[in-house]
Amino acid sequence: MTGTLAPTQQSETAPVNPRFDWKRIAYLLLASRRLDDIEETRLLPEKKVVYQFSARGHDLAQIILGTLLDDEHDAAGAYYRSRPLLLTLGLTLEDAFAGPLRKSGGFSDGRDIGVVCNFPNDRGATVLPMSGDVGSQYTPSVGWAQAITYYRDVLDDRSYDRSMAVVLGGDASAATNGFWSALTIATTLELPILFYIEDNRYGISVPSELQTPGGNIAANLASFRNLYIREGDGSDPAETAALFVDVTSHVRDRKGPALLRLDVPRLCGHSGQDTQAYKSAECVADEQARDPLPKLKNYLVPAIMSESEWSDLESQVEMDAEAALAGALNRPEPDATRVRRYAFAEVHPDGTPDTQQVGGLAPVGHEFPDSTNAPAPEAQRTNMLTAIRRTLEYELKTNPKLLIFGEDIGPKGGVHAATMGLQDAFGDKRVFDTSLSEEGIIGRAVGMAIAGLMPVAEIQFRKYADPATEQLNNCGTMRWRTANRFAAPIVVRMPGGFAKVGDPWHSVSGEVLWAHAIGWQMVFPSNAEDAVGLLRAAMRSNNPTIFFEHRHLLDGVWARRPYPGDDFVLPLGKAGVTQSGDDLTVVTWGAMVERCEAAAKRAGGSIEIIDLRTISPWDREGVLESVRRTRRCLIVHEDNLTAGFGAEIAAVIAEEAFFSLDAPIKRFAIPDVPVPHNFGLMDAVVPGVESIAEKIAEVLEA
Ligand SMILES: Cc1ncc(C[n+]2csc(CCOP(=O)(O)OP(=O)(O)O)c2C)c(N)n1
Repeated sequence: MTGTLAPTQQSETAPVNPRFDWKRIAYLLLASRRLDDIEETRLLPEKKVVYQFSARGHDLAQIILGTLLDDEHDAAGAYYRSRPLLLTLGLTLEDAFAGPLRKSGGFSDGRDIGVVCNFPNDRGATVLPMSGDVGSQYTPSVGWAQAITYYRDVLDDRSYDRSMAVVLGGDASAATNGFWSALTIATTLELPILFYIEDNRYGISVPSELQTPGGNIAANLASFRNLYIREGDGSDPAETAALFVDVTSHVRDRKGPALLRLDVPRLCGHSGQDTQAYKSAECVADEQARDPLPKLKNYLVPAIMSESEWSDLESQVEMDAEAALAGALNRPEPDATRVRRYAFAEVHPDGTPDTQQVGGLAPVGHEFPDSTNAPAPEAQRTNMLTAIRRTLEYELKTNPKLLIFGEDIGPKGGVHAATMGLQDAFGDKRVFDTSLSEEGIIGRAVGMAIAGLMPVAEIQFRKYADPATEQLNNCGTMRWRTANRFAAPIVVRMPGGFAKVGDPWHSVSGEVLWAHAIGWQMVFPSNAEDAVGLLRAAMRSNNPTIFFEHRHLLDGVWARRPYPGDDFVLPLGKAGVTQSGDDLTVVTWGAMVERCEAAAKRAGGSIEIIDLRTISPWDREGVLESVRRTRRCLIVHEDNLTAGFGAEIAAVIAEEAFFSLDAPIKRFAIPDVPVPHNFGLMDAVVPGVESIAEKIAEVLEA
């Protein structure tokens, strides 16, 4: 259903809507304003708050929306101007002050700017961890909405019957990739989500006409299929309440997604530093005339409150705000000795897990089948592709919360065939194709993980993770940013590297990115047996993991190994020694392991080859122990030489084992160009057996 509707009746004539607790709404609006006032007039000038974002003008509508988010499985994707919504959902005034004041406790324990919040909530809507990037809130929110349908339809959990997601964004955010990606996902799958656009006509200083033609996103979406669209005046209490009841009922009644665009005035600069010099005096006057606070007072007094009751409310807010501010100012500074904690999942000193409050399988104590790191090899060898497929299949069978998705992974079985037959076996709710949006694939996975599922996403080729960079980075830092309140453990499978032919698009490896990114585990198996153990470890991990599938190895003869069993799990961060030696340590991984073995044979000498297997965490101790013994080291990888992961390994050896070395550490990798398409050109840059053998000889002779 589509179409925009005319605004509803004006508040002057409207009877007070009995469905709402208007006194609470009035209290919250006054409290939100008081927070803005105190920050603007005291804490910002005193330099106690640095990032100051008022919500004045946006506040009433958010509060009305918040009162309707009463289901325990609701979620809201929000942004830096969403504090009134958080107050409505239960954020205390003290926590609201403490965040911008960078005090301990609260939503980030002083780690993040105070307006980038999160809110775990068992009783009403969970506020998904916000990010500083405008537009990044959209795809995780549709992920939560899809998780609602998964719990209800696949896991048959009726407590999700009326649950919904809502995502808030400004008019400028409707120009972002995330908005369009999420809109496509929500409307093609008809998910239970409300897009709420708070249109204040500006993105900082840029007018909405530059964000969408004509400046009205709802008007432009009028012909979008499967989207129920409403518009109105977000400063009018009666109209706003009626519109939110309408759109939330639409979503809760399972009629599909909805979009509500409300005109709201921004009664302040974009942030505390913004003087709004780009607005005309008429524009500012028009905005002030649309202030929802006097309109709310007019709506409620004298209809349901007397003038003196309104003043009592103001006094109450005044007292509560001052008490909250004093409480926040009295809070200790965050403990600097804890600042390195929670980049990854942790355990308490007694060995029990220090589990996040929300996200992944750990908070509900999910129990996996027993595992072992001792392989039970079958008689036959299998290629890496089949090994991966069998591992996915077993985890799908034993973990009902695990789901697999990506481009072409359904009926086609994936462009590399790793998911062949899985949709037939497990159905299209658990194994499904997605729209062509990598941001959508990863952002959706993040939202699903926060909702307690284990998403296993496929990115068709490593290079095509580029559009998902923002979501990948924010996923990795989530646990740290929220001081272990939220985490989104997901698995992202990514094929890449050279194959029979190479090219700049399908042959990228670039694994170093996830060694550098915070919070990510990165595994890079060289053979079928390791692929099983590492992929299973990733799918049972409480941290997000990139699983790199090298294209040359998927059906490579050397990489074929017996399937090691359904309970085989390899520990992350533990390298394999594929051959022992005394004269030189070669550190390598992925498709280079095979070539290094052949090169070592050709070069002669007693050479130890370490297959790193995992890039993050990497086996520092294993490498250092070997190098201290052999006193020589060559690092071989496929990714570009400059600032490749070899540089990190070399730096650590230089720092930790310098005096054990008899020769300089050597790196050998693709020179700093993309992988070329022509065979001769490719062979000229990808390290081959002969060229590696030459490097081995050089280091041995040095
Ligand atoms: C990806 C990204 N680009 C730019 C910015 C800088 N920035 C912060 S807020 C903002 C304007 C957003 O306006 P809108 O979405 O309309 O929300 P409003 O502030 O008006 O509520 C910009 C450009 C950012 N945070 N993220």
